[in-house]
Amino acid sequence: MRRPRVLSGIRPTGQGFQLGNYLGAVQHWAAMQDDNECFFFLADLHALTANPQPEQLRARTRESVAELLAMGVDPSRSTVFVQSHLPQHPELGWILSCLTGFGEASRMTQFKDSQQRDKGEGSVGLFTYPVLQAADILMYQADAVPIGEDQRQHLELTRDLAQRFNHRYGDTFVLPAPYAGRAGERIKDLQDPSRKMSKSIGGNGTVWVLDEPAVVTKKIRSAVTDTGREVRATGDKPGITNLLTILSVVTGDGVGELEGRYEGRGYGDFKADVAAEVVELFAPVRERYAELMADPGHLDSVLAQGAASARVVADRTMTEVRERVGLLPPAPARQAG
Ligand code: AQP
Repeated sequence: MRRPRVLSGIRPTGQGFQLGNYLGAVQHWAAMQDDNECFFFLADLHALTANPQPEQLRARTRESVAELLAMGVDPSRSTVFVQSHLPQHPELGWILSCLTGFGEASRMTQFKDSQQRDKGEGSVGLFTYPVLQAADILMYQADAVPIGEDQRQHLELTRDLAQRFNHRYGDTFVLPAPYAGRAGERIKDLQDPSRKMSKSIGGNGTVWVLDEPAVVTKKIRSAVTDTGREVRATGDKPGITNLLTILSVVTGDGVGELEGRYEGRGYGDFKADVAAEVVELFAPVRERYAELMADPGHLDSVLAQGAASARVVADRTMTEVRERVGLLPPAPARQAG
């Protein structure tokens, strides 16, 4: 019996991966590699919606691969690749966009949010983003996709498009389900715990995976907390609740148990412990990252191998898709002479 196939991507945006990316996503990727056939990719085409500087995007994509491997993604057990190395993704994205209703795409909450943020001046790329995401998933016939709550609507669209395609052209795509494992916790910005920690926000509210230990300690010690001294996860204490969530996810101890441990001890001790745990968590990651970046040939071969493995599946899917929708296959090239 084949192992379930799982797919997930991450955008090489910002200046690195942040604590939330690790706790909410990548640590789960690392854990699912034994029981699943995993495809992990750097979503550089999706990153273009943020209009990055070309040199920065190129550098970030390489660094992101090294960061993923340093965080436990293992290319000998998983297929690790860069989205743009497979032009099949935008090709399938286009074909699926011809099956997507304008109103249907307009209803995506993330698009509506970005419309509000950009005052209606956002790009068409932001509008069609969920369709390319559907192509990423359907290309690999993924059984399951690890997603946060904010991506649930995009997965629904993916399933709808797969069903529509299968109905119109015949059974082609597997309908992906949300990955049944532990849901990733939402980690909040240390300076503004009303919003999530995010690569593109950065600043003192974001702990980068590769931050120096002294920087991590300073950011956590200066995290915005709430009035009072009680270390409790309550609605009126979003800052402390966030730090409790971080400590709980990192140590595996329950929030209730941690509340008991810090009873009557105030915020200082508590913050010092959270900082020490995060520093310890990322120490081996920083070390491994430095080793990987010192060996660019190895990173190149990981990506070449990943693209080759991904291409086998993508070519199989696209040969069938092109045939089913009625695209004329190219004639074989004639030998010269
Ligand atoms: N704060 C967070 N808490 C838990 N999980 C998080 N993720 C991101 N932030 C948190 C998870 O990380 C994965 C990476 O997703 P992405 O790079 O495609 O974009 P994102 O979700 O928008 O992440 P960022 O860091 O906030 O990036 P920017 O600033 O570029 O938008 C996803 O699985 C996500 O859930």
